[in-house]
Amino acid sequence: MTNSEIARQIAEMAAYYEMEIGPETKMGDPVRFKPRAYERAAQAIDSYPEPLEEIFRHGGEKQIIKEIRGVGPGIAAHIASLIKKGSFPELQAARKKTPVKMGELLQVDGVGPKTIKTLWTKLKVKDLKTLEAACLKHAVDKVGRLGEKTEQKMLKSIALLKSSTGRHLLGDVLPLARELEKRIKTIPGVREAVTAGSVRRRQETIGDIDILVTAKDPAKVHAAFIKMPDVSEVVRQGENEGMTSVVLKGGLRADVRILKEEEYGAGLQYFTGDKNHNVKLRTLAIKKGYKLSEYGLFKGTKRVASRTEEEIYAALGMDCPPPEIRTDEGEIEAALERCLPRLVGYHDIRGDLQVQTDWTDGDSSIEDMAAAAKAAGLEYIAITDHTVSLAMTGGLDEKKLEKQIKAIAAVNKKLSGFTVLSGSEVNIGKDGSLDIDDATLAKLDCVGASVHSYFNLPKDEQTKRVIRAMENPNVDAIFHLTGRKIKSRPPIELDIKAIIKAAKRTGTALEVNASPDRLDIRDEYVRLAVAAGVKLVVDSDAHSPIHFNFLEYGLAQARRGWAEKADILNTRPVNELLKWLKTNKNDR
Ligand code: DGT
Ligand code: CA
Ligand code: CA
Ligand code: ZN
Repeated sequence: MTNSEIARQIAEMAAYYEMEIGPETKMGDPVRFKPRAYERAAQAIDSYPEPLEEIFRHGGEKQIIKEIRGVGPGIAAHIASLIKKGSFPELQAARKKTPVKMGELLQVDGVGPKTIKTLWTKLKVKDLKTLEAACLKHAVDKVGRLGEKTEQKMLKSIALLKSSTGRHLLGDVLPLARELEKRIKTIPGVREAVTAGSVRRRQETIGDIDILVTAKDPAKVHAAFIKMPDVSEVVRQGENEGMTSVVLKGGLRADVRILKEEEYGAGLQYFTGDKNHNVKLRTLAIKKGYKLSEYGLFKGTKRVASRTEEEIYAALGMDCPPPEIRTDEGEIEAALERCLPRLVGYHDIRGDLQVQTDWTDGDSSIEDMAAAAKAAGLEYIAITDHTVSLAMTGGLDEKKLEKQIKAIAAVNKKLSGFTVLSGSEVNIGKDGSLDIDDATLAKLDCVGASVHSYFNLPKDEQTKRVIRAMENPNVDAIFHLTGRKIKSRPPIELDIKAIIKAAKRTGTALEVNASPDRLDIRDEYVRLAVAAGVKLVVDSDAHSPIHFNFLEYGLAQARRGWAEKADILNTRPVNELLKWLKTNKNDR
């Protein structure tokens, strides 16, 4: 059993425990702490680099407890049972009592374990299909405290989920693709193993994984690949320079193609795509008297270039565009004129300006988040807990914010070579007002403002609302501008051009939120912002120490929007960033 499968079942158990909590549950009852503990363990398992099966084989439950953060004897016993028998008794009992497709239902925006329980007991809703049917019959509207608004929200989310079935979040796929590359490289005779396609372009969602391999003995690769632990079904097994195609556990398809060494660059170029880029490039090749295919660039029958991508682009008289921007949206023209943007690098980021702690809905202390950020190679973070109107997160009011500023100062005294900035994710009300007074906001190093409610306002009202927040002299950035969740929640309606103009006018930055299901603002908007000279910040929106690795996805999104280092504020050293933050917004 793979780590992600173990993590999936532990997370499912977390949801079942959460169902059990009710108003009658006593404060000290362990079931109150279990959902969070199981979720944390699931995340740690999912992101653990070595297979738990191996660890278990060598050192048993003891070793698992020792190595995996957040796993104690209870969860370790479940893991042992999962590895040995494919399941564990508590989960089987819970599934028997409430037989729903938990993973499927939890994807729906606004649906949590408690709602799932209500929907099951009252309406026998067990999966997406039965939920949709119940919403369409207006049955959901009548149960519990759900109401018609919730019903509409669910229907919207289900429609979005249905239209994106078969596509997976980059954040779920990239670690898996890297894992597969690593395993393939251990097959004897393998030289290169690299993921092409939409993964290499770092698209926000992925249809399938395309791995390219060069090897001395292709047959060995085809045979070994279908035996990898993540494989659930073999679609076809290739021979020689052919393709092996499998379905992985979790439903994602992965293709492995063996390339000839001398055709590696041509294959990499072709299978990286995207299709529009390829079509344009082929047309350009023909205009210049060549023919371009996945086997090389040819003049007549003579192969002119094929070993590397750079060679091929060079032979066509152009620079090699980074994979992230190969979308035929001007990159070919820029490459020909040798004026491609110098995209922000994956190591250019120095700080993170949206971090939650256990003061609200994060799971760790200020100190622990700082330590984790430092370990992830960062030099500073801003603590940006939610504010008072987000009551379910225990949002901070003015008094608590003042207290937190002091707590941050105390943490900073203990740190060297790392800075914690005080900040806030202040909530934007329906009319664009903020729920923290200006005097308190002025005391913070860094203020982000975001929309967490009234997602359905008409476009011009919504636009005015966000612009009003930008006009506040203390708001440094708008966090996750459109509030969309990829695959599950549509974006709020905004006049993006007006927003970008207002951002420029008011000296407010826009956030590229790196959470794999947000990636908001999307590439197209990043590009508009960059062109308008609006500053960006790339934030992880971390709620847990392991979330700092999300930054990579935000940087990918920024790159896909043609952003350069200078466009992104948190590539600056902390002193320079503070200088910008302290500058009067009109003078930025
Ligand atoms: P995906 O898998 O839907 O997330 O997106 P891709 O881009 O990975 O698409 P995929 O897996 O169908 O194909 C991989 C690459 O192969 C694609 O980016 C470009 C190339 N390719 C596929 N089909 C065509 C085609 O009909 N024409 C051209 N020129 N290239 C193609
Ligand atoms: Ca693909
Ligand atoms: Ca493919
Ligand atoms: Zn937020």
